Amino acid sequence: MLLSSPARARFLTALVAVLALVAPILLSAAPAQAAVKKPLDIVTIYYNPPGADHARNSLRTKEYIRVKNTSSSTLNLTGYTIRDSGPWKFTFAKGTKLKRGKTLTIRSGIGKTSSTTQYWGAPSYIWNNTGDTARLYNSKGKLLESCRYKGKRTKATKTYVRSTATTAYC
Ligand SMILES: [Ca+2]
Ligand SMILES: [Ca+2]
Repeated sequence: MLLSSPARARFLTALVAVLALVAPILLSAAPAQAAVKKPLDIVTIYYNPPGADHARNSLRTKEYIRVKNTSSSTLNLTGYTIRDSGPWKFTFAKGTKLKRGKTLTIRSGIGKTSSTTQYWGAPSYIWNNTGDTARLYNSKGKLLESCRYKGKRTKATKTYVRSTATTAYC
């Protein structure tokens, strides 16, 4: 840009003024945009209910992962999926609707779907007590969240979320 010195000075002054106005707006807008990008959020994984693991459905169903609608409208979760770090895959029941701000609990084992609870439908525990990774995908297969926990009582690090002896806080 070919500007004379006074013109350049005026230009720079104007530029600084604009940046001063815009920067706080950009910074404050970031979290709101993130919330829009990830309408469904993994809240917790109750990965190790107290007591030893037993091959009984009534005990397996104590284990769960919980998701929350963090968007501003009702979500249709048809086609949304959750995976563990192994072979397990959960697909939300067709036509599942979740109102804004509401949570849905997906329990391991087998059980009857309700408005607040669904089941993996497999005769197995899902979430490893020693650590695991939960991945949540939307209906287009886009990864919305990856939650990695180490098991036991662990402080949050770059790699792992905070956990207690029973629960991971994603
Ligand atoms: Ca989360
Ligand atoms: Ca477990």
